[in-house]
Amino acid sequence: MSVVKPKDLALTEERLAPGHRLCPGCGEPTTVKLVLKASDDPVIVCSATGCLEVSTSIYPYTSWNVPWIHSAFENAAATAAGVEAAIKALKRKGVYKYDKVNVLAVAGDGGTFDIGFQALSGAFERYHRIVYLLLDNEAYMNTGIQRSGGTPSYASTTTSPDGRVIPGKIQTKKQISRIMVEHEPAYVATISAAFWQDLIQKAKKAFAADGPAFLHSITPCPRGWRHADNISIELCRLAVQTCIFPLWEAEKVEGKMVYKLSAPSKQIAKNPDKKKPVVEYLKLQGRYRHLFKPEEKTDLINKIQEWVDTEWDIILERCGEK
Ligand SMILES: Cc1ncc(C[n+]2csc(CCOP(=O)(O)OP(=O)(O)O)c2C)c(N)n1
Ligand code: SF4
Repeated sequence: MSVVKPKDLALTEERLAPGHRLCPGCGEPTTVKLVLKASDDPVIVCSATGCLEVSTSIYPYTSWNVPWIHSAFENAAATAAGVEAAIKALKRKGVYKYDKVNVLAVAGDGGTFDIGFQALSGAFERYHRIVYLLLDNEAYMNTGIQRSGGTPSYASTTTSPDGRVIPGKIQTKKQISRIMVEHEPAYVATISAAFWQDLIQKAKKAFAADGPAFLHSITPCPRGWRHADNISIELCRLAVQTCIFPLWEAEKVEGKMVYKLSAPSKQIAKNPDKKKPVVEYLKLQGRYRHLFKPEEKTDLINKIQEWVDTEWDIILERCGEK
């Protein structure tokens, strides 16, 4: 696929308009804007309840320059599947004027890892041609920072608060993207707004796929992660550089899912010295403050590093880099 230049992006239509009510520094609008720019065809967006949905659709205003449908929290994928099926039926009857329309479901980690998972799994098993974009800010942010299946270990949330009883969430993060690969869809990829060229190429592939596609975005939330709102993109970059969020894709080739490491992570695989310690990522976020104050909890930080190393090894193995 041809390389996209910043100028090309600047010239394309903004499908999510400025003036929405998402917080300053929120990672959600940046990711959504970039993904929508990857489609030259019309897009219909199905948005699950969450920060993006409530902040862009406050009556009587809308931030969406595309057809947009609100879904319940638990069923963005089912809504998207219904839209895709309706388009097919209208085409069959010869009353649909577009050749190709893309259907994009968007949901947070709460709406994906947990409550919307059955709708997502069902839509992928039925092989609807939809693109599902997961905005993973690693907690239920819209309702006040509750832990989700996507919250990583030792992050402090309102339902996994650090204190005398626990040091933040005690379970590990569910590996949702690898679970989605096991559905054997057309395409799965992880994306980070700091590596926007990679993001755009993957979103293009997702829209071109002949079946369900899943895009998993690491999406900083200054409010829930408790970081300065001007370092969101820096955190998107560090997540990749520390390998806590490696960039990879998996495509169905002759009926088999083939994993491939993406360039920013491949560079680290080839030069392991470039892998930054995860502590560099953790120390910028207040949700991990208890790991550093009043004294540094080296044992817990080491456990996070061990988890990162194990998961990175799994990805390297799947991508044939080991
Ligand atoms: C069935 C149901 N349960 C609970 C809620 C309340 N609710 C609305 S948004 C939300 C959290 C959304 O979290 P997430 O999906 O992670 O998205 P974020 O706001 O973090 O972007 C919850 C619990 C709801 N709308 N519907
Ligand atoms: S609470 Fe977090 S996810 Fe929600 S709008 Fe604010 S920064 Fe974005």
